[in-house]
This record gives sequence, C-alpha cells and structure tokens, in this order.
Amino acid sequence: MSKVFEGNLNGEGLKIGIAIARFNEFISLRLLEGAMDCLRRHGVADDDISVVWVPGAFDIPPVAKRMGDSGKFDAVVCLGAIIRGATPHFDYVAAEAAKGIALAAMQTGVPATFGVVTADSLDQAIERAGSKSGNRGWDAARSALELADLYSRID
Ligand code: INI
Repeated sequence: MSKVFEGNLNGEGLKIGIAIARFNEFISLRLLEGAMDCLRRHGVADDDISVVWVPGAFDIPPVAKRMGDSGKFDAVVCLGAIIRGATPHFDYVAAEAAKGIALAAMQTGVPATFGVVTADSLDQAIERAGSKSGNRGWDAARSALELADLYSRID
C-alpha cells in the first residue's frame, strides 16, 4: 500500500512571515491584502503573521533567507511587483528575485512562496493583484499553508 502525502490548508497555530517589496507599492499592497485575507480565512491568527517590508523585489531573497533561518516561521510568503520598463533592468531583477526566493527555500528548509508579479505593463500587474486574473498574493499564501503542513507531515 503506497503512502500519499498532501498538505492541508488549516493555518491554525502556524507562524507565517511575509516579505514584501515596497517598489510598485500600489500593486504590492493589493497582494498583501490578498495574502492576509487567505491566511485569516484559513485560521492563521493575526498575531502569528509578521510583515517585513524591503525596498524592492531584488531585496526579498536575503530577507526570506534570514526569516527562514530564524526558526520563527513555518513559511515565508514573498510578495512584490516587477514591471517591465524600457531597459533590460526588469530581467535582472525578476531573475534574481525568482532564483533567490527558490534558493532561500532550499537553504533554510522553510517554504518560501513566490507571490511576485512579473508583468509587461501596469495593466497586467493590476489584473494579477485582485482583479480579473485573481490575486497572486492570495495564491502564494495558500501555497505557503499547504507546504508548511506538507513539510510537517513528511518530517
Ligand atoms: N524592484 C521591484 O520590486 N520592482 C521593479 O519593477 C523594479 N524595477 O523595475 O526597477 C525594482 N527595482 C529595485 C530593486 O528590486 C532593488 O530594490 C534595488 O535594485 C536595490 O537593491
């Protein structure tokens, strides 16, 4: 008989960190609202949520690593918005944010989920921050809850 492991979405008692970039704050704030809504609806207490602001998405990985290493969090939700401009800057920031968040999760053993919107335009970002394409902050928070529970079951 095989054993199947799946995380559930019960957030009661979980300690959740949120690392969020201030750049494009208009979008980031919508992502934060989505993440908070998801965590609360799944039973995470407000006192168990810590929100850490950083300047931009490039700066999220070291903070996610630090939060993971602290042992104080069951998962870290990473939120930000990177919007393409006229130069290749977008590509560097987006690549480092994505790679760095993955690395933080690998190195700390604490799930770090990717709620960073990468968009070609402000309209595309708005669509992913609580309008017609959902809310990436909500999605990243849900994944954090699932992974936190899954890790505890695997352990
Ligand atoms: N940071 C973002 O979060 N989004 C962006 O769109 C962005 N752009 O386009 O420049 C951005 N840049 C700042 C970067 O994340 C760092 O804060 C900065 O380089 C200092 O380390």
